[in-house]
Amino acid sequence: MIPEFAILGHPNEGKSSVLSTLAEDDSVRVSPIPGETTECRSFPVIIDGREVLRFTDTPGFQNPARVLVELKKRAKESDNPLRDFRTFAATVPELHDDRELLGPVERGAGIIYVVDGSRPVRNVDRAEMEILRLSGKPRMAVINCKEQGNEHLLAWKNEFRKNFNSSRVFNAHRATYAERILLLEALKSIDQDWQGPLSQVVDAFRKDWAARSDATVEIITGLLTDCLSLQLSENIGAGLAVEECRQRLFRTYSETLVQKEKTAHQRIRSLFKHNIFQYALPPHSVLHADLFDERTWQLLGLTKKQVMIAGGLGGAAIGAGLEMATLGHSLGIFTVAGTVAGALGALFGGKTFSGKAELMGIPLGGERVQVGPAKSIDLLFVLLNRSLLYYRHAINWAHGRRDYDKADQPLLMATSRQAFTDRWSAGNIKTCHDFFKNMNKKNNAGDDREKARFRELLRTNLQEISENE
Ligand SMILES: Nc1nc2c(ncn2[C@@H]2O[C@H](COP(=O)(O)OP(=O)(O)OP(=O)(O)O)[C@@H](O)[C@H]2O)c(=O)[nH]1
Ligand SMILES: [Mg+2]
Repeated sequence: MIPEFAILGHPNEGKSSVLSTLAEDDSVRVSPIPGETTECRSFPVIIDGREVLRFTDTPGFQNPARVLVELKKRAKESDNPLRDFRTFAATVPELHDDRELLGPVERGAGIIYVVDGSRPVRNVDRAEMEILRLSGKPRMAVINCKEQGNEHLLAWKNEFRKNFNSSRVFNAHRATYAERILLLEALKSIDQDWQGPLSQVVDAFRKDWAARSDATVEIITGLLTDCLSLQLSENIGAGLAVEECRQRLFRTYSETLVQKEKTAHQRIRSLFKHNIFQYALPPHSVLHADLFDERTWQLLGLTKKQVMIAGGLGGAAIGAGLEMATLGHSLGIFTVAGTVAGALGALFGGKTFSGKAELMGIPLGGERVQVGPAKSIDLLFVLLNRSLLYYRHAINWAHGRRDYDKADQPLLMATSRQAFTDRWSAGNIKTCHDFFKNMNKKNNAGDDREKARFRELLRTNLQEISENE
């Protein structure tokens, strides 16, 4: 049997938002106007193609005082007052919502009662809580504070003690994956019969998170491999200037990188079930800047110290990085107008071959220009940091949250560095360096080893990011 929990409460307290975050489903309808939810609707939690849990959204109580009176009346003479009340309410139009919301409870769903803990307890709340207690069903209260401040929390907790098996604070806008798991763990304690099935659910959640992390490692490693080894070339037709061809190639090359990065980020987004198109980034995120925006490279590339470390490791790949740090960052090579092929060449290579162009082995004469594979390790760091930032946004964006709170602007100004790799040890820089250097070596048996080490480094960092929020 699949455990089902109905989310109940007063209108506009954040029931649908809590459900949306719990079920990781951003299709749940949320609105600032009370009375948004008018019918019950179930949202399955699917892991590995199997439904493991179901949450049911319900309308808010409309007439709790009257429902309580009717319920109490029936409790005296019936062994199933809930059913009798619902039969009666079917004939009373103004009790539509109250009848509707008790449907899942009647069929045996567990109760998650949501309140906005930033406001005081009122009598209608007490009536609602008593109705739920009379239902006799396993129940937990969830405090979702819409505003800051906890002066009413104690009063709420006192009420909950009388009427619920357990209570927890869970914020629809800020809850993390770990907090979702904690809430499920707590649900185990409200009814013994659910301990077994819910333990399996919690287990499945944990495995699912690990699988998503592994998939993210693959997406990012794949993106870096693709972008850093990307190589484009073009024959220079008669009458065309070499420089013109090279510029065009640089443009195609950078557009290809942008596209590849976008695809990878979309994949991360779907992995974490964010379907709402263009979900908002924090206003100061450097991700607002394009991949080829100068700020991106200033804030996410190697630090000067790391350039020194990387330089010490030797290899042609590093020369360009140094050049970037000294020349590129100060010259503003990434502004569209100021694109200097020479400087871009330091990053991506831009060779010209004479007389080497050929078609199916037949020399064509003339010249051929080639851009890529990337020469500078800075590209690795920029793409990596941008992916890690994107990952952090994706995992910390609660599904019930539909825009950012004004009071809660989270990240640093885009003028300060936002690179995760800034704190990395020399050993980590070396792992990146070896991965980068081996990427373009053909038939290199060491390639898998370098890649495996890089994957491991990435895995550890994703874990740190998910634990530190
Ligand atoms: N700031 C903040 N706003 C929240 C939070 N939870 C919900 N809200 C907002 O409160 C409003 C109501 O949220 P819903 O989730 O639609 O509430 P509901 O209880 O389902 O409402 P009905 O379906 O109308 O009964 C929306 O504007 C939400 O964005 C929260 O944790 N913090
Ligand atoms: Mg709702």
